[in-house]
Amino acid sequence: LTEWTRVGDLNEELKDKEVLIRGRAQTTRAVGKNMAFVVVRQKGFTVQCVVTVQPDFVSRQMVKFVAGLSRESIIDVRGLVSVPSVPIKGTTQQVEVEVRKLHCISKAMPTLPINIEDAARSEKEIEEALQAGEQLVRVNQDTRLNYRVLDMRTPANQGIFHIQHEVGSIFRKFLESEGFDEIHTPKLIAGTSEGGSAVFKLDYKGQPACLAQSPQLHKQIAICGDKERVFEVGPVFRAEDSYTHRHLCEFVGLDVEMEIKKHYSEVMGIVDRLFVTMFDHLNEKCKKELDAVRRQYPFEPLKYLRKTLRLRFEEGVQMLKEAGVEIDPYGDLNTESERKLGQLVLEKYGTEFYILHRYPLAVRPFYTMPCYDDAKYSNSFDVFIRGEEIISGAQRVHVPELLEERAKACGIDVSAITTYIDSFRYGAPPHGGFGVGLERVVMLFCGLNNIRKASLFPRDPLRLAP
Ligand code: ATP
Ligand code: AMO
Repeated sequence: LTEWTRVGDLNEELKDKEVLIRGRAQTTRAVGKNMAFVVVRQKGFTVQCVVTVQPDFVSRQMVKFVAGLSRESIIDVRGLVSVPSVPIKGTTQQVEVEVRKLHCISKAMPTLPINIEDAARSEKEIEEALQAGEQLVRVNQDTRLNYRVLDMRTPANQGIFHIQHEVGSIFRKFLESEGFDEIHTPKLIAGTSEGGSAVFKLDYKGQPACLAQSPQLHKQIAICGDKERVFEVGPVFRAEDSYTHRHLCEFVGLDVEMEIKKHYSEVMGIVDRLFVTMFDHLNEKCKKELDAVRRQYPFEPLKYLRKTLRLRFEEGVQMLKEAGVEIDPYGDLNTESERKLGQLVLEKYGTEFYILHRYPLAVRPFYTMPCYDDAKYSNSFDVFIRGEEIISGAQRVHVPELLEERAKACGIDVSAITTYIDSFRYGAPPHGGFGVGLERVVMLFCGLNNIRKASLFPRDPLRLAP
């Protein structure tokens, strides 16, 4: 028997068949000297394996060896599938494996810094266990991240990072089907791409340089180079000063840039269709993963419309005012008013996913196109999930004189971005685009309370390892 069966595929149809599985020894338990149980876990799925002394197959030594296996060791098990008469508690699979052979492939240390079963419990389960007098250690976020290699093994985390993969994959496939080409832009650049202070500075062979705060400048240059429609998936660096639940110092940017024929609503149209496609796909194809996440971190499915709501910034301000929130009509929304507006939009329109557009020009980056009819506003938008921002986007200034004027007005060092501004002097098509924070999408779709839960190896002002 050389064919491997996956633990998640073990079911009653395999009754009395011999199978070969590989997984981790999640827990072991001896019953007297002739019997032991080992729960084997593979990718979040678990099955109970029974080891009993049998003349031709299993010796007493073997039972002793199994009972003494350290948790998380990797083992190969060969055995017969059986269906117990009573339902099995505590494993995902409803069959058992009667062990004939068992090999330890890799031994884990006898004591681990994190107990996976404890790390996999929900807040409710922890409360109940503590009330029942059970001894358990609450695994805090920092410990989880210090030992991410263990923390990653919980079913919820297996789910989260598969969902993260799917978001990136759908982003790529959808855009390819709409005629976008993937590009790769440099992360070492001469000047800031977004302005502001949140930039990592470094020495580039004697020249001052920065880690790119976005692919903004180069994706626009690619459009001036006749790429027409491009996207990029890559790291984005922001030297954030403060420690918040939704800011990282390095995150994955999903960026889009495209020619516009008439209006920036063409860009919002891509956002609309891309995300409705994405949410539908996640709900359909990631049911098991979403259930695993929900078991540990309960959340309600995202409410979204077939056609994404587009709300003007002015309308948003009006809704906030009517709800008694003091608001500057030409200022930015702070985190609190974004949340509040999210609530109001949900009550009025029944959606937790929407686009807010025509932001005041003063609060947008220098490359944003002012509105043709009123230069106090801009052809720009943000997109929200559950009251928090996941996307910024806009039509860009493609007129070099205006671009230079806007950069200066925003206090940008124009000398560091001359090649960018010059790109618009050789004929530049009207264009626009947007940037999505991958970790934010996963965090907010799954209703997680912290962006670190949606980043495999988060980088924040206090963390540079693992
Ligand atoms: P982006 O920078 O792309 O716009 P963002 O979510 O960081 O994404 P900002 O426009 O920077 O959004 O900020 C929106 C609001 O979030 C700010 O008005 C501010 O209230 C709050 N905020 C932003 N950055 C921080 C931070 N580092 N610490 C605390 N609050 C912040
Ligand atoms: P912006 O700065 O809004 O826009 O960034 C785009 C999106 O990236 C995410 N994001 C972050 N995620 C985690 N940690 C952070 N510190 C962080 N900062 C931003 C958010 C945000 O919506 N060049 C423009 C995009 C464009 O117009 O094309 C830009 O970078 O989800």
